[in-house]
Amino acid sequence: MKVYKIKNTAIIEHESVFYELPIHNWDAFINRSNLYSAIKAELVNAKKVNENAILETVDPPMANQEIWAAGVTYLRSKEARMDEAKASGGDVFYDKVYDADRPELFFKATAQRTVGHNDFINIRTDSTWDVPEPELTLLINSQGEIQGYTIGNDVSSRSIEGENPLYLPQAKVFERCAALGPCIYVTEQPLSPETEIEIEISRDGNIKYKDKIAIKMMKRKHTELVDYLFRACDFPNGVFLMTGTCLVPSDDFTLQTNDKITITIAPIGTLVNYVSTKNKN
Ligand code: DO4
Ligand code: MG
Repeated sequence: MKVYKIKNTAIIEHESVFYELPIHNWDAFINRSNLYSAIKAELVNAKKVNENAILETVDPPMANQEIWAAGVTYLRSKEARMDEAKASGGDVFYDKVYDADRPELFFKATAQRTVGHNDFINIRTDSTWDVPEPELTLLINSQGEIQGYTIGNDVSSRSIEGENPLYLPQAKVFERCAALGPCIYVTEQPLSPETEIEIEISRDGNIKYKDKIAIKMMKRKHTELVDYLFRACDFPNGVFLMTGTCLVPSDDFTLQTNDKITITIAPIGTLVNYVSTKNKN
């Protein structure tokens, strides 16, 4: 089932029928064990609505959850970071972390810095090389159980990250640095390893980059990332975890204002965002 957030309402798409559930506390609503069964039980008394209830602009499906991200989980990501960090001597760290037991996990965003479907993401005005990072994103409840999936865009500055690996937080965290949505795909079973992540970046109606990858290409298991994330942190409202990118445009590509980024993960849906250089909300 798909769970969309529109202000204080959840729109649930289940077996091609749409339902509306008023939600007073989004944190409590999504932070449950057996989320699929819990929501399914609530649909019995829910009002059925037209598909049009899903507006063009839905909210990111989060409230007080943090977004964390895993890095260098695909070979392509390792190679791209090693290239961009060669001049600074930082390339060796990406090589090491790809093979290390401990994965790279970093804090990405709160809701304040996150936008939803059809909204503007931001690129930094002090960066010269910027990319979207399309990432399968896990919804994990406070018990450390994966309850659903969404699409994340880990918008990143490659010029700042490449200058020095210690600049990672500045390359990753800024206003509107993350996009999440359009919904949470809540499942009883884990996603198939054959699931594909697709991206298309277009400028003035012309496609500048298009590619896709299956999540089975990821080096690490989702449960392994979750285990490390929960080793020393509590997440009382649950947490979102971006699982890393494998889709990196060639080195001559950088995002420009008004570029359209379309990320599709078939069972979840499509997340569309546009680029701005607004530094503030
Ligand atoms: O190590 C830098 C960030 C890696 C990352 O965001 C990714 O691989 O997706
Ligand atoms: Mg990333």
